[in-house]
Amino acid sequence: MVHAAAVPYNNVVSEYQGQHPCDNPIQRREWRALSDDEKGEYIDAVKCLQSKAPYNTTIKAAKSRFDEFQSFRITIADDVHFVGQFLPWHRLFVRNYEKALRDEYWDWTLDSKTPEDYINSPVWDPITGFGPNGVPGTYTLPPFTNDSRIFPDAFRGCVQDGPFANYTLSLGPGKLVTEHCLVRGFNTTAATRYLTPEQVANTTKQETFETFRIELEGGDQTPDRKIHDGGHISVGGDGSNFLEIRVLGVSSFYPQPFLSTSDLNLNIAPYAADPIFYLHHTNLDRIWWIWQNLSPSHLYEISGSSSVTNPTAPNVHWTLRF
Ligand SMILES: [Cu+2]
Repeated sequence: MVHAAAVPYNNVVSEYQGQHPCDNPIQRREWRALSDDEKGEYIDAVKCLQSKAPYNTTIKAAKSRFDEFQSFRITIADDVHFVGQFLPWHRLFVRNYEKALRDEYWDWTLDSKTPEDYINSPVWDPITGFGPNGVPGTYTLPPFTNDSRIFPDAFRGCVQDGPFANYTLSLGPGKLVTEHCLVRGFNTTAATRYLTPEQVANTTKQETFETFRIELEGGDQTPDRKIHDGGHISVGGDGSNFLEIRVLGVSSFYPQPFLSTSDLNLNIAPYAADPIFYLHHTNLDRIWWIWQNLSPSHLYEISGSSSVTNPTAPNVHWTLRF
């Protein structure tokens, strides 16, 4: 990231500007800018998190440090989407993950030209990336769930090649607690439609934080998908989890507190289950940072409701402090 205080703005809009200069700002690189050795080290670091015991033993279903990140996100998911704090919360979240290993980003605009470009992206390489698409017919959703409402192919199958081929997830899909393989179901239509340079340009040209955050995040806030949800949908499975879960009175079946008890729930919780999640969100964070640097007013601006479900919740209309 760029040195915040070094941005040459004459028009100071915040009393906080320049008060906390960064001595040693982190530099995130796009995945294909890494050497093969560095890619291997990154993947090894993810596997290390997946093998280390969790710090917080009160979350029983979380069996590793990696699960812990996922479980934290599951428990808070309903409060950090379609709200003003979506971008700031995720900036902190990916930063914490980054402290646990070393983070980079995935610029999916480089893979969005054709379906083949997406499928053959270096990020899906089995040796120097995160492994490929799921294999059809190797995964079955729990019987009372239904992913057909929005993206029928999202839970295509288990990832059976690459560094996470034999990894067993303890959490998900949705807010359920089930042991399962890492599931993917690429959606190249979403990739070529929503992850384009034009879509990014449409996002960064927005003049206020309010229109910017909505144009970036999409979901139920917009009639069509945007770069945020488009990125999740393009990966599918544990990377998307736009999963409709019908609990239908079996909530006691799962002993963990992550389960939503609503009958019909568009369950967006655990896409932090796929390690690529973090590279998608660091890219969104990068796009927010690009937008922040386009104007002095952008740098400190934030807005939006603080709750999806409570219409009387306060807005987050305050000035960001650096
Ligand atoms: Cu997301």
